[in-house]
Order: sequence, then structure tokens, then C-alpha cells
Amino acid sequence: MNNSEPKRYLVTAALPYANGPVHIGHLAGCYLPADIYVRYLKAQGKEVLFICGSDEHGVPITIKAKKEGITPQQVVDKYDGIMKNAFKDFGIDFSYYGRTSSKTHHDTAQEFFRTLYDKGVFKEEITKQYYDEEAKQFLADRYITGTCPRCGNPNAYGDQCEKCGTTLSPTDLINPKSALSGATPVLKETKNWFLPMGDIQQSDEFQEYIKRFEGWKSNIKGQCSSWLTEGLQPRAMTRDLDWGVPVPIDGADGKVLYVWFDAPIGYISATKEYLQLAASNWQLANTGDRPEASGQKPAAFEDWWQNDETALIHFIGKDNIVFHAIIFPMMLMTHGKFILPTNVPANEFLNLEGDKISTSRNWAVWLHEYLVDFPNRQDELRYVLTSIAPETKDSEFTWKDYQTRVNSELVSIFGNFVNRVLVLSNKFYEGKIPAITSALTDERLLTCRQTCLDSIAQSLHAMREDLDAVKLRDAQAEFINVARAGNKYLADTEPWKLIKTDAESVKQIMFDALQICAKLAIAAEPFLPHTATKLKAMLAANDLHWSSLFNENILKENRQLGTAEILYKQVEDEEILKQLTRLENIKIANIQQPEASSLNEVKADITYEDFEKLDLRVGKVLEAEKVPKADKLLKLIVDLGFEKRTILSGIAEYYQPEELVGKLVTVVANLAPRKIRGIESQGMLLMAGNDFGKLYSVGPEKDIEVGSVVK
Ligand code: B3M
Ligand code: ZN
Repeated sequence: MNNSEPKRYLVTAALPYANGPVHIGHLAGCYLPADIYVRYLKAQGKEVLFICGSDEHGVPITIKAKKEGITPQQVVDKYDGIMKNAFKDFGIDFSYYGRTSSKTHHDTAQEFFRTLYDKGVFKEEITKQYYDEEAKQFLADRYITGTCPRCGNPNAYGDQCEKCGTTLSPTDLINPKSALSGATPVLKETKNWFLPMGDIQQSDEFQEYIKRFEGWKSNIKGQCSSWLTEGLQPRAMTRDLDWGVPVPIDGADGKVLYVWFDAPIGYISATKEYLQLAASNWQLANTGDRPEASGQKPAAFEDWWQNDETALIHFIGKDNIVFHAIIFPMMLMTHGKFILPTNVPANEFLNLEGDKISTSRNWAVWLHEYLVDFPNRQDELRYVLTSIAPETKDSEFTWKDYQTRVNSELVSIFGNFVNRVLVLSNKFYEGKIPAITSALTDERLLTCRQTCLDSIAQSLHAMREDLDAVKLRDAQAEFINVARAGNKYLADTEPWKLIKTDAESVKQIMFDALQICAKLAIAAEPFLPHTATKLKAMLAANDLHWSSLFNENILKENRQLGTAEILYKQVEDEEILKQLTRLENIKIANIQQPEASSLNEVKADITYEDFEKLDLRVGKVLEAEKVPKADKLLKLIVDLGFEKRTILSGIAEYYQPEELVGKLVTVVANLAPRKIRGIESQGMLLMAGNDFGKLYSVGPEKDIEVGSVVK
């Protein structure tokens, strides 16, 4: 692409797997930044297409299906709608949200594969893959578990050990087991089609393409250059699986396209579907006697995907970098007709209250649940997530911080400023923009005014630059600085007092303050779209446009304002406590049942050395009491002989505290301490637990002294 301003922007946000609801990590990672950027482009009148959709193939879907005892199709049908609605609720304004199970997508992905195949791009190779003879199928990497050769974690997956982070291949695992049947898999030959990434890496075209990385964020550059220096290996673009897009060539029965081959093509097929709809809508609106009825004819597919004047921008999370910055561009490049990404703004991860967000451990704030507890407060969450966006490194969401940011920034600065201005305008001028009859003369007031206007102009310029550079966290901070400057102007000039002595000057001050409100309403649009709409209504100015952001007189004199409303409610301590309690209960459930394995499934083998790492001791419960506001939790003092420990246990449903006192129990004595509800738990009691969550303490069968070793 040349350096001139792009003619149009094709913005994509990673297609989320349709295997669970959406949480704050998804939002902060890519959907919110993409939405802010798109809203900013649209506000300036740019031609933009914002594409997303459900990724409905791949092993994550089949694993979920197995877990829930339903078919993969039922899984995606269930979650596609849930995800789509969650995005909509939070104002993520996609032009189109597609699904990779659609016919258009299957056709497009197959055609793409066929083109590469016909051009001789792929290398056919026969390799040995693990096969489950009981389930009679080849096993995807995620379907094989075993012991990590690096750290000894007995539950490592065939592609990765989640404990030590090492990337693995299935044959690295010690004692591999099929997650389908528990059987030991055997190696069996199979043919697949590989993208020769190492060769493509050497091509002039690819070398030319990677010059673009120079202008990209350092986290992406870093990851890509380490891949490239290591040298890329061929990667199979087909898999032996029965869920996905069938490989469209002879001799490929029972094989589907690799999910990372078909998913990014989802951006292309979703664009097609969108354009079909847009074209027929346009056709409808423009037939008969209303030829000019609905503006410009939508640009053609080729203009979006195959024209150098289009900027292609992929918003993603860091785990998707290699696929978007290297593999997908290689696919587009070898196909020959497509443009390559202009930018790939990837974010790092968002953690939650000191822990990695995890769907399987339910360690997340789910968007649909947030809305139940905080109805109509989407913008508050958008605001906080943008303030802490993991743009350059991992960051953390805590409820306390959420409360502080909402209360001390949105409520006290932005909301308070707008409220003061509207209340005073109602009081002084019956809700009209005051007409200025004489200019300010008072030196001090003049200085206050100039300081305020300068500071606002500076913040707005900085905000615009940050938005252009996709530094959204900084951009939003500049936005708040505008409100901050407005607040300071009022605090320094005190119009509520000045009105008694100098009503003329107050008109100027209030006029200015109302213009600042208008600027805030305009500038809020990308970050806080629900607020922007509300504020525009309060100013009776729904037509405010981005182009007037730097104007001095946006709202004309004597214009009538709308009804004042409170923009943001204070977040109360009880509301935060409720969220923290919910998370604590999840933590307790996870502590007591680290892995909710079913009674019929045996975990992967461990070695005796693994077992020896546990220090299990007999202890005697000396004291037991309920932990306030934690229904499941008991706080115990347990005597281990050599010392007394405080241990929290999630067994309040099954034991009255007094039943436990005097009982001998088994304690994991070397479990790293964990803080729950402000109390440090210094160990764990062994429990017998069934599939329904019932928990009974396991102790020695006969009396024995405390501190005895369980072995
Ligand atoms: N579904 C991975 C993920 O959800 C994958 C992204 C596809 S983008 C083309 O993290
Ligand atoms: Zn490991």
C-alpha cells in the first residue's frame, strides 16, 4: 500500500470460538479497541467496514460438545447468538457478524484452498499421527494429554503445557492418553497438505511485506521476529477430524481444513455476506421512482479485499499474532489476488483479581452477568477496560479499581461537570444557551478562561493523535482531561457565587462550559457511545458532528437544552462486595475441586516422584467457624504437631463447625498459601467428593498422633 491516506478501511476483530459466553478479557483484548477505532474512523466520515463473526470449527468446539454431551452444531448454535447479543449490548458496532458454519463460508474457504492447491502451493506429506483405536479416529493435539517432559505436569496437552507454557507436539508427551477414550494412542500414517512456510518466508514478496512490521506495535514485532529468526516450519493446513470444512479435493475423505486456515477466511466470507445484503438493500431502496433514495452504492468486494487503496486492519489478542501477521498473509500472498494487512494491533492479556482469566475455571466476569448486576452501565465497563487496556503488557482488572475509576473519574469528573453545567443553565437561563452581551474584562477570569480553552485544545489534539496511533488508553485519558479542565474552570470562577455580583461574566463562563459539554458529547462517541447519545439528547443536539470538535461556538446562543439526567451512578461498596464474594466462591470451588473430573475418568499417570512431592499429614481440628458472607466456607485451626495452621475449607454445606472440632483430618501441608477473603489459608484438607459436589473429610482410620505422615 502507498503512504497516502487509505480510501477505505476494512477492520476485523478476531472471530471468537463459539464455545462459551463473552467475558471482559475478550472485550478488552480486541473487540473494544476495534470498536473504538472504528467509531473514530466513522465519526470522521471515513468509509469503514467492521467485520467479525463466530469461529465455529476446530477442536475447542468439539471439546465443548463432548463436555456438554451435545453435538458440535448444537454448541455453535447455542453460543453464536449469546456472543452476538453480548457484543451488541456493549455497543460493539460490527457492520456484520458472520458464522463460519455458513454456506458462503464453506464455499469461500474451499475455493481458497482449491486455488492454492491448483497453484501447487501445498506440499503433500505423509506423517505419523496419534490415532485412538477405540474411538477409531485420529487425535487432534488437544485430544492427547500426558506428562510434560519439561515440568512434569501430568495434564499437559499435545500442543502445550499450560503449567510451564512450553509449546509441545503430541509425541513429546510422556505416557500419552486419548482424551476421548482414555486409551493409549498409537501412531498411524496419514496424508496432509502443508503450507511450506519456510519457503514462502524466503520469497521476495514476503520479505517486502515484513517491512511493514516496522510501523507496528513492539509486542507484535517482537513475536514475529522471533518466529522469523527461528525459521518457519511447514504447517499442515488439513486435519483428520470430522468437524470443519471438508477438504475439497479427491483422496481427502474424513479430512477438514485446519481451523486456522478456514477461520481468517471467515473475514472474507463475512464481507461477501455483508455486501450481498447491502447490495440488495440498496437495490430495494433505489428502484422505482426514488433513484437517489439511499446514498452511495456500497463498494464492491474487490474494492475491499483486492484494492491497494484499502487499509486492512486486524484487531486481535496476543495468542493470535502469528496467524494474522504471518500465516494468513502467506495464504493471501500465495493466492495472489488479495491485499495484505496494513496493521495488526494486538493486545496482551487481561488478568482478573490476580489470576489468569479462564473459562473452564469460571474465573471471569461474564458480560451477560455484569449486565444483570449493573444494568445500563455498559459504558462504565467500557471505560474501565480501556483505562487498563493491555496494550503493551498484561494488565489486571480488579473490582476495587473498577469502583475507584468509575467513582473518581466518570462520576466525579465527567458526570459532575456535565451535571453542574446543566443544572446551572436551568437555574440561570431556564435551560437555554445564554446570549453573550459583553465580553469578559476581568483579568483573572480572562486568564482562567484562556487556561481552560488552551488545555482543552491541547487535550483534544493529543486525543486525536493517540486515536490515529491506536493508543486508545492514552486517547481516553486525554478525553477525561477535557472534562477535568472544564471542572477546573468552574471551580476557579465559581459562577454559582459570581452570579450575584457579575451576571454578565457568568454568561460567558456558562456559554463556554456548554460548548465544552458539546465537545465532550462529540469526543465521547468512540469510547462511551451510550453516554454520547444521552449527552447529545441532554443538549438537544443529536446532530453534533466530529468536524465541529475544534469549533468555539458549537451550540448557538438562545438554543433550548433538553432534560438533564445523571450520566453515571456512584458504584457502592456493597455492589463491589457482591462481585468479590462471587469470585471468592468460585475460588473456593476451584480449590476444593481443582479439576472437576468425572468419576469414570482416571487422570493421566504420574510417577512416584510426582506423588512424593506432596507432604500429607494427619492434623486435628482445634477450632472451626463459619466465614461471614461466604456460605461455603469454614475457617479451621488445625494442629499439625509441629505447628498450628489456619485452613479455609469449602465444606460448610456438609459440616456444622462443631462436628469437626476434635476430628483427625488429612492435610496437604506443603500447598502454597492462598489468601481468600483476606484470610491466608495455609493448607488444604483432603476430601472425598462425588460428582454432585458432596464432600466428606478423609482422616486416619484409627487414632494416631498429629503430624503423622500420610504416605
Ligand atoms: N477463534 C482464536 C481465539 O478465539 C480464534 C481466532 C480466529 S481469528 C480468525 O482466540
Ligand atoms: Zn510443563
